[in-house]
Amino acid sequence: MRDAAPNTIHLKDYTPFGYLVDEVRLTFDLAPDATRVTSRIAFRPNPETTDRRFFLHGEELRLLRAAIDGAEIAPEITDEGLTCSVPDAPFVWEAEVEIAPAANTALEGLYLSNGMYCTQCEAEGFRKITYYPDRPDVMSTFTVRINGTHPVLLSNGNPVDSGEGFAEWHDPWPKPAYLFALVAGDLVAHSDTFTTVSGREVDLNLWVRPGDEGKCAFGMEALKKSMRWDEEVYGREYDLDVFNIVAVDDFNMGAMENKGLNIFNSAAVLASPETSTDDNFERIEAIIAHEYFHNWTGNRITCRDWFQLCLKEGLTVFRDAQFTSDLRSAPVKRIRDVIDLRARQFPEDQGPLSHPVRPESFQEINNFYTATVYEKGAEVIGMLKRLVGDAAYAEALDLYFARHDGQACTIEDWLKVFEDVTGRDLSQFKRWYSQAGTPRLTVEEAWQDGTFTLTLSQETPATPGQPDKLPQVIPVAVGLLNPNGDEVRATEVLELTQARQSFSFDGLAARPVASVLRDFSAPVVLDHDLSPEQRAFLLAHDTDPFNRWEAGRALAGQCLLDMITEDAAPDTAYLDGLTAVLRDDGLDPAYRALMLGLPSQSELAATLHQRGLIPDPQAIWEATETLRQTTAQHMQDLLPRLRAESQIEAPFRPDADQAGKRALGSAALALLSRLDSGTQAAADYACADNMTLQLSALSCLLKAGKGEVELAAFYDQWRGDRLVIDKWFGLQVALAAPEQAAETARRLSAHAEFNWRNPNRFRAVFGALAMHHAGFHHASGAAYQLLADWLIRLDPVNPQTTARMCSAYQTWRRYDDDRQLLIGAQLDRILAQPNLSRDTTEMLTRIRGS
Ligand code: 0A1
Ligand code: ZN
Repeated sequence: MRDAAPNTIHLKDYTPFGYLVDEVRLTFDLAPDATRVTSRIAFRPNPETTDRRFFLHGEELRLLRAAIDGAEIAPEITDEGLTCSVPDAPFVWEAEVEIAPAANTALEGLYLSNGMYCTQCEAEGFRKITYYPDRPDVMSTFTVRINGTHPVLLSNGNPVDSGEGFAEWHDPWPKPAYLFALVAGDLVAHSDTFTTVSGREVDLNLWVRPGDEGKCAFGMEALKKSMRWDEEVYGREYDLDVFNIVAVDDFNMGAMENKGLNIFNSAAVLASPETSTDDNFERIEAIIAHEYFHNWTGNRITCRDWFQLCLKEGLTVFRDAQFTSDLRSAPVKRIRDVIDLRARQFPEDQGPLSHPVRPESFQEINNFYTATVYEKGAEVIGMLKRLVGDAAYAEALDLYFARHDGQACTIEDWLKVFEDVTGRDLSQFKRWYSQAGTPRLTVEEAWQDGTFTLTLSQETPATPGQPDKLPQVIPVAVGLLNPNGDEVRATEVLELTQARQSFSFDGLAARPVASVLRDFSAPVVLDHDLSPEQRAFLLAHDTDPFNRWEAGRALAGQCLLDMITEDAAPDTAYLDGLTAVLRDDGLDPAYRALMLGLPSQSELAATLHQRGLIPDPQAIWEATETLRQTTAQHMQDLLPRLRAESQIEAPFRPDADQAGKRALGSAALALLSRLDSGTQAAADYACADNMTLQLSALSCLLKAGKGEVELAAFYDQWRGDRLVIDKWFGLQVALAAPEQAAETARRLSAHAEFNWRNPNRFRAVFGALAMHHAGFHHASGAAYQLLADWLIRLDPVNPQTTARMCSAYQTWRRYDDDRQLLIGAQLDRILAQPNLSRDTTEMLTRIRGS
C-alpha cells in the first residue's frame, strides 16, 4: 500500500524562516558535466521569529566545501538539504558545489538545451543549483559572476562588468531565488530601446539561436506595447537598465518571468507570418505581456509561500487579459477566455483534481500551476473588480503597490487593500479562494403586474476533501430586453450572496427576455431554462456581445444533445439564427467566426454526465460531424460571400482586424470543404503565403480525406523549422478519424524527428491525442494504453511534463464501466512503476481516487 499522503505540505503550517538574507553572491564556472557554483550569502537572524533552525534546501548537489565566517564546517546532509549550527548573529555562509547540467533532463535547475545553458527555478529549482533557503519569502539582492566560454553570458539585473570568458551582473531589487536566472550560449540579439515615462532609457534584447533572427520583430513590438500599457493603465514603470528575453527550445512551460531576464519556450516568442498562425501571434503577444507584467505583480510584490501562487498568477492573467482586450477586441477576447476556461478549468474543478484557487495542501507544487490557479484566479479578480467598480479597483491597486512593494504577500494582504479602499467586508467573497468546485447558478423567472422577478440560487457540488459548501458572493450581470428586441434595462450587477435570492424589476410594460450572466460575470455553470425561441431571440438581439454568442452556443449545445440522446434532426431554429448572424456584415468577422464554433465534444460529455447520462464519445463525434455537414449545406449560398469578405489585399499583419477576417475565411473554407471534397482547399493551399492560410487549407484537405501530397510537401518545406514541424505532428493526430487517432500517434512517435525528450514535440503528438475526445476515448482503449506507455517512459526523464499530461485521464469517471476499467488499469500500471516521480505519483493518486 502506498502511503496516502507522504510529505504533504499544509498552508496552516507556514512559519517564517529564522534568518534573513541580505546579500547573495554567486560564481558559476560553467562546464557541462561539472559546473562549479560558489556562493557567498550574508545571513542574519530574523527578528520576526525565535525559530533558529538553520536548514538550506539542496538537491542533487555535490558539496565540495562549506564555511561559516571563513571557518570550514561539515554540515549534516540529506537528500533534501543540509543543516548545521550557526552563530546567533549575522554571519557569512560560503559553499562550493558541483552540478551536472548536461545530465539534467528534467529542465529544472541549470540545464543544457542545444548547447545553451539555461535555468528554470520556479517553483523549487534553485535548490538544484546551490544550497539556499529556497522559499519565496526569503528575498535578497543577487550579484552573479559567470565564467564561461560562450559569447553571451546573462543573469538578472544590470550588467556590471564583462570581458573575455566572464560577465558579472547585479540585481539591486531583492528577490526570491525562484526568480534567479542564468543563460550562457551562442546567441544573437534582436535589440531595441524603450524610454520609460520618467525618461529612463532601457535596453531591450531578444536573444535567439542564430537563424531565428527573422522571428523576433513581433515579440519585441509586443514587449514595448506591454511596457507602455503598464505605465498608462497601472502606473507601473520598468526598474532596470536592461530587459532581456531568451528563447529556448527545451522548456516545460510557456515562459518564465525571472527578474530582468525572462526565459521563453521558443514556441511562445518566435513568430513570423510564414511560420506562425494568427492564434500563435495572439498567444505570443499575451505571454510576453504576462511575463512582463509579472515584474510588478510577482517580482516586486511576490508570494509569501506557494499556496499564494494565485496572488501573482491570477492577477497577472487578469492583467494580460485586460491588455489583450485593449489592443484587440474585448468581446472576442472574453469569448475566447470563456471557451478556454470551460475547456480546461471546468473539467479540473468538476473532477478528482478539483482544488481551491488557493490550495491548502500539496505534495508537489509543480502540480498546482493549474487552470484553477491561473484562469479561475483571474476570474476571481474580474468579479472583485465588477463588485467594487473600476475606480475603487484602480485605487486598491495603487494601495497594493504602495503598501507591499518589496514584500512577499498573501491573499489576506490582497483583499485587505480592497477592504481598506471600499470599506466592504470581503470575508464572504474570500470563499472564492478557499472553496473548490464550479458553482451552479439556477435562474427562475416570474412575471406579474408589470414586475419581473428573477430568483437566483446557487449550489456548489462536493469536491475532494470539501463535502459541504457555503454560499459565495456571485456578481450576476443582467440586462432585460423588450419583446421587440430593445433593451429596457441596461446591464446591472445583481449580488447573489445567499443560497437563494430574488431580484425584482418593476414598471415594465411587457414581459421581458432576461439576458443573465452578461460578459460571463462569474465562473459558474448557468442553468437558465430558456426555450429555443428565447435563445434564438437573444442570438438575434442581445446587446451584450458575450451573451449573444452564448445564446448561439447554447442553441447549438441543445441541438447536439437532442441529436445524441433522441436521434433528433439538427434544429433549424439554430441553423436559421446562425445564418442570420453570419449574414450581418456589420458584425466583426472574428466574432462571426466564433459564432460558427460548436461546444467541444468534451464539454458535451460533461453536460451529459451532469444530467446523469453516460456520454458515448463516438455518438458525440458523429452528432458533431452531422451538425457540421448540415450547417455547411444550410449556409451553402452564404459561404462564397464569407470567403470574399475575408480576402485581404494589404500585406500580412497579425493584428485583430486581419486575423478576424482570416478566421472567418478559414471557418467558411472548413464548411465549404465538406461540400466540394476539398477542391477549394487544394487551390487555397497552393497559393497560401502565410502559415494561417496554409495550415487552415491543409487541415481542410486532411479532414476531407485528401492532402497526402500536401502533407508531404509541407514536411519538406518546413523540415528545418522545429516549431512548424511540431504543427505537422500535431495536425495529423488532431484530424485523424477516432479509430485512427491512437495509431496515428503511435506511427508518428516512431518518426525520426520525434524527439520525445523535447516537451513541445512530446505535447505535439500526445497533447493532440489527449485532446482528441473521440480518439482518446475510443472503445478499443488503444489511446489510453499508448499514452500510458509513453508516460512511463517520460517520467524518469521529465517528471513535470509527465505529471501535466496525466490530466488527460482526469475525466475518466464520466464514462461507461468498460472505459473506466480500461483507464483504471492504465492508471494502476503507471502507479506500479518503481521510482515513479513525486509529481506523477501525486497526480495519478488524486485522479485514481479511493
Ligand atoms: N511563472 C510562470 C510559469 C512557470 C511556472 C513554473 C515553471 O516551471 C515549473 C515555469 C514557468 C508564468 O506564470 O508564466
Ligand atoms: Zn505567470
